[in-house]
Order: sequence, then structure tokens, then C-alpha cells
Amino acid sequence: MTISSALPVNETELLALRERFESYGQGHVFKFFQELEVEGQIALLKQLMEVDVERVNQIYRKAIEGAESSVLNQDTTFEPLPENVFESVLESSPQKIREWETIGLTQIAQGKVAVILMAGGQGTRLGSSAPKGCYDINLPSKKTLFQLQAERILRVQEIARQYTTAGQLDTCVIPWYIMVSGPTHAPTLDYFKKNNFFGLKEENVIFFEQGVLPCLTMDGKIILEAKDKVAMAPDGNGGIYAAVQNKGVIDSLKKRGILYSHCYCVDNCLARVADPVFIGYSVSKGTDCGVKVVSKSAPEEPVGVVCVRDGKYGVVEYSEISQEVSEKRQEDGSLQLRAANIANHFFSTEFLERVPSFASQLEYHIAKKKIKFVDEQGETVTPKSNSGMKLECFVFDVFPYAHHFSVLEVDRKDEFSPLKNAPGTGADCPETSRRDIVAQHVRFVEAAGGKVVHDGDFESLQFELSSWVSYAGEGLADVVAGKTIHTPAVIETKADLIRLAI
Ligand code: UD2
Repeated sequence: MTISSALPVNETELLALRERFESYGQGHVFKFFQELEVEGQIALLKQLMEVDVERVNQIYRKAIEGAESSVLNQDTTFEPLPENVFESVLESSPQKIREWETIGLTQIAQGKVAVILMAGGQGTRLGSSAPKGCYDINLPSKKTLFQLQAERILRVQEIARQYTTAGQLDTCVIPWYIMVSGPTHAPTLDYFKKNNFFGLKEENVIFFEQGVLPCLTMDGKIILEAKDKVAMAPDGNGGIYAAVQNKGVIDSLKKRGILYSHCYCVDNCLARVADPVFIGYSVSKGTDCGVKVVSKSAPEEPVGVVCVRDGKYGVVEYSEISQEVSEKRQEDGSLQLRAANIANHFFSTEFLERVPSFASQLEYHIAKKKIKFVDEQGETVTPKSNSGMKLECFVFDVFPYAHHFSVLEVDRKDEFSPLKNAPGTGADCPETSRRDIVAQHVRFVEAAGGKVVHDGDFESLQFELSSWVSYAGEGLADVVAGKTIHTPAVIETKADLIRLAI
């Protein structure tokens, strides 16, 4: 077979590659190779050379076994979390919460804390092709999720400055590591550059790309979405562990002296980024792997539940939990498994370094999707039903391997309002995100003794309080106590607040 010299392989290497795929039952990916133009051959070979076909088959087998054995197995036991690893902000004294906050701010002031954002998801349910962080939930300020999160980091840095030792102001930096995937990398980077990193220093906003895996048919065959293209998908938010290892993030954390990372999901508009209370609580418990939860709203809520599963800490994802287990109730009527995972985690750098030692034991999850494929004639077909599968790792699958696991329950209305669904869906959508942020800002003013004139319709109320002015309701009383704010009022600075609180 004569091959073009432009190919990234010579004849021997091409033969070896084909034989390798054949030997793992994946030789069909070369079906159209001979008829392709050189460009197509190069594109396909570049993908195939990145695919560890043996690992793909192993992952498929583990995923199938996992799907059959783990959650659906009647012998699997699920128990609520034991008291010693669980605390709730809702049941803790203000003094206790302030203690945690002080520990967190001190660690931040000493430059020991980073933030790792999981932003590689493709936001298919939202119906937007842009990265979710760029989504405009129609706030009065028109700020996007990325901008809200950037300003929360800036505000926490500012608050933490009072905990720095004299002359050490410049240690108080929270580096922001942003995990992107193939489809979200370029648009996310462009967005940050266009917005000057929202006031953050560019060297403290570090992007890194997670891994990808080929999409498979239900019987484990790699899918070609075109004659010259393998269908690929990001390897799930659990791809973070391989990515922090392989893309230099752990090296960077260690170089900066980072001991702890707050790791969260881009699509929670209320995410308390670099939350000093959560960091302080986790550090005070000597945690290496921690998680924030809220009280689950209903058995069918699409969240994982943090629990003890077969004697080990873990999460049962909403896509895998049985109806029977999700509906189990205690004597008092509350859900037996009510610690809802909000994809909000704490990791020590030591723990992140330790993950590769057990990574091969981590399970993969099957997400059945409509995946385009080429038919026998090489025509691309868009299926009407779930024809294939994406294989994903979940970020919480490391919990069973934690040495010091801890859980902090927080108030849902202040910390969790996920953006999952398209406008008009009525739940976990742009309208509910906007509603929950505006309602929170009104509560902040009211808790500080002020009043906001409103009609209770927070989906359209023109009121907003920037994180610059208040991160979690702090620093308002001296201005708003006894005062009234009329809307519309978009408060970006303390000066705005003083002017508008009359
Ligand atoms: C996630 C949680 C679920 C619950 C819910 C609440 C996991 C596995 N599940 O479900 O338990 O907390 O959120 O909102 O965490 N992402 C990546 N790379 C990927 C895939 C996802 O970075 O390859 C990010 C994505 O950008 C988002 C987050 O992970 O920030 C969660 O995304 P998802 O849509 O995969 O998870 P979801 O909403 O099904």
C-alpha cells in the first residue's frame, strides 16, 4: 500500500497501528481509510494515534460491569453519613461559622488556597453551544457566570487582605485553574482575554484541558462520526484528576505553595467561589477530600447523594440511583439519603497527588447519547434515539479513597441554583438562576436592616448587588440599616450603595 509522505506515520507504523486496532476488535475505524483524501487520512490518523485502544476496551468493560453490578445490585448497602464527618451551617452557631471563616481567610491570606473550576461540560441541555460560563442569565448587570465568579474571587482576596501579616499583601492571591475541554477551550480563553480576565491578573488564571475518550456503540465499538473522524467526547468531570497530573496543574500548585483547592462547577450561579467558611471548616477537620451538600428537595431531584455505600464514603448519582433507594425515608419522614451533592469540593494538594495511585480502580459511567455515526455507505447519520455512549469519570468517585473525608451542609437558597436547562423550562434554568441571585441580594440588604422596594417578582426585579460590595451579605449594615433602596438599582460599588440607600 503506497502512502503519502505527508502522513504522520510511515508504512510500517501505519501497518502496526492498523494491526493494533484490529487486535482489539476496533479495526473498523480504518474502513474508509483508503478512499480518503490525504487531509482526511492525516486527520483520522492524528486522532487514532491519541487513542489508547487497549484502555478504551478496558474502560468499556469496567463501565458495563459497573452498570450491572454497582447500584442495581440488591446487595449494595446505602447508609446516611455518620455524625463525625458531617456538620451543617444551618445548625452551627454564628460564632462557629466565624471561626471556620477566619481559618479560611487566614489560609487564603497566606496564599495557600487555589480554586479549580470544572468548565469542560458541553451544556447540551441548556441548548447553547457557547461555554456555560459565558451564559447571560439576564441579570440587570448582564454579567455572565464567569464574571460573577471572577468578582467573587477578587472580593474574597480583598477581605482576606486584613488577615495578611504586615507587608505580605502580595501573598493574598487565589489562583484560578479552569478546566476546559476541546469544545470549550478556545471560546473560554477568548472570552477571558476579551474581558481582560475581569480584573484578575492573567498569570493567576490558568486554563488546562481535560482528556477525551472515543464514543462507543452499545457493544463497545469506536464510533466514526465521519469517514475521517472518530466521535470524541470529554472524559467527564472526573477527568480532572488525570488532567491536573498531566497538564502541570499539580506542579503549579506546589510551586505556588498551595495546600488546598476549592473545586466547583461552572453552572451553579450561587457558587461561593473560594468560600472561606468551607475552606476553614475543611482545614479544621484535617480534610483531604471534602464536599458541600444541601438538603435534597425531593427523591427525584437530579443530584447525587453523598452517603456510605458498601461501607465507604461515596456518591450515588441521580442517573444511577434506584427509585426505591431514592425514596427511602427515616422514621421522622425525612429522606434517608438527603445529603445532595452540589458538585462543590475541597481537596488537599496531597490528596490530588495521591489520586494516580488508585486511579486505575476508579469506575467509569455510561452516558447514553444520540451520537452521529457513518453508515455502511459512509453517510453520516444523526440518530433519533440514544444510539451510542459517552464514557465519563465522575469527580466524586475518589471519595472512597479519602483518608479524612468531611461534609459541610449549606443553605440551598444561598448556595445552590444550578443552570442546567434551556430558558422556559421552569427548573434549573436561566430564569431560576436570575431569580435566586436577585432574591439573595434583597435578603442581604434586609438582613442588614435595610429595605428594597419590590413586588416579589425576582425573575424581573431590576435589583443587583455586585460581589464587589458584598460576597455573602457582609459590610452592608453601616450603609443600609434603616434605609430604603428603590428599584431599579444596580449596585456596582459602595458609592452606588450609599447614593441609592436613602
Ligand atoms: C452534577 C453532579 C450531580 C449534581 C449536579 C448538580 C457530577 C458527576 N454530578 O450533575 O451529582 O451535583 O451536578 O448541579 O458531578 N464537566 C466538566 N467536564 C466534563 C463534564 C462536566 O468539566 O467532561 C463540568 C461541567 O462543566 C459542570 C459540571 O462538571 O460544571 C457538572 O456537569 P454535568 O452536567 O456533567 O453534571 P450534572 O449536572 O449531570
